[in-house]
Amino acid sequence: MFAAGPPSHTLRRLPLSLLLLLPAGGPLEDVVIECRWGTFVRYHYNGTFEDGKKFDSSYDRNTLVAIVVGVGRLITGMDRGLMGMCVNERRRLIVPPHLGYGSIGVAGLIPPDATLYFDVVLLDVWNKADTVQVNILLRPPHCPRMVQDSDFVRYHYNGTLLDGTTFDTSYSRNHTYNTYIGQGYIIPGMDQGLQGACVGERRRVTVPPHLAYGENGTGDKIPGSAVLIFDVHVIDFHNPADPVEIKTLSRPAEACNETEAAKLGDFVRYHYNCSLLDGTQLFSSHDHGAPQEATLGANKVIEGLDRGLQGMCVGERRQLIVPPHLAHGESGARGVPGSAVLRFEVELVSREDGLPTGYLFVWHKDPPASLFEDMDLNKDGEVPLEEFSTFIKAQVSEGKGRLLPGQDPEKTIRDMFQNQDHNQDSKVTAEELKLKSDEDQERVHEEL
Ligand SMILES: [Ca+2]
Ligand SMILES: [Ca+2]
Repeated sequence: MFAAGPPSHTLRRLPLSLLLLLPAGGPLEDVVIECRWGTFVRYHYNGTFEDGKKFDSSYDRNTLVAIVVGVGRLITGMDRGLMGMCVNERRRLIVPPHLGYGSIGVAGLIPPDATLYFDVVLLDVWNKADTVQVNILLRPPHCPRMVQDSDFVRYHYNGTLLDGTTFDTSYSRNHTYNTYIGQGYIIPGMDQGLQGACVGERRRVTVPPHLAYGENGTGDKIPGSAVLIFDVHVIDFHNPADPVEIKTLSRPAEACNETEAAKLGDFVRYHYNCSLLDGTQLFSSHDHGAPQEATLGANKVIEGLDRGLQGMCVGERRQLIVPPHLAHGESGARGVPGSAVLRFEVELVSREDGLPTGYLFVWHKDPPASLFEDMDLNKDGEVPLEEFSTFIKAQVSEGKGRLLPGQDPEKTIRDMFQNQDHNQDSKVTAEELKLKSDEDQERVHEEL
């Protein structure tokens, strides 16, 4: 019979006592990586003897120990004592001689059979097999689309090391970081870590050094072999191939037909609110108390708005998402950040057919045959501004023709009159009077 007792393969109790102290800054909540065999760590330590006398310290050298644990590159006591540690954790390791430098010691430094005391603080942990770790901290409920390769993203970020030290932040520059994704413009870890993010999303991206700045680090803020944590807030993103995204919010009860819908060349009045995707209000026609006016296609408004207004019925409301290449571009405008995506809410208030480019007035049918005689009301062979104006207004009120919309009619008529009064004597004669269509034809002939 065998005597009852613990089986022989029971782990031997480690002759190594660990005294856990509270972490200095508190561990980072979402990044709990602990030191395992084969893990790369960076740590500081103070080494003392039982009597408190210091024999070695990484602080004195002002250099963190950066090393792979558990592969025999450290004394066994240190290899084992670091196991299971988290970043910012502090431990006191008491290492007996047989797990330290044994009965021989180190000449001039460690006497034989010395028990060693190490006060260790762990500042970095990562594994060669580590990939980018993404923790979504806040995802907006509405996410119609997610970041993918070749999108252009504007985001804010706080960059910290695992021990909580900030190495960079976009907030201090008061300017978003703007970049294409998946094109190698940023470290591989962020190229991967921003994939799949929504507008307005907050996420934490933890990047191991081989997907960041590697063994050498960069600048004076990012040491070699450092894990980087980016707390990211995606402000907006778009793709250079994006069109205007149009969503009808409401339509009038009676839908308009094709000829009644806004089209290129039309003169329209509309109300609008313009904001950034994060909700920041930029402009509103309601600030001026009057609708905005524009001729569609006349380069008077941003291209995205021009496109988004086309096809609208009077009374219709739309939401337009306008990418920067159809808005204010990379440089932005007053109050509009560069490369910003804009959200418009527009309501079409009125629509009129516009006039062909360069025309101030058109007849709906053929002009009167005896045009000059009709204008010369008192039949003295001359048409001053008063007669001219009376005549044009009569044409408009009788529905025979119409003036250029969106401009004071008096000014338009004055302009028309001046165009006809070639010798500038404030009278138009029969010889001077010319229809623009005739003028255009003459010009064509001249050019031919
Ligand atoms: Ca006259
Ligand atoms: Ca004249």
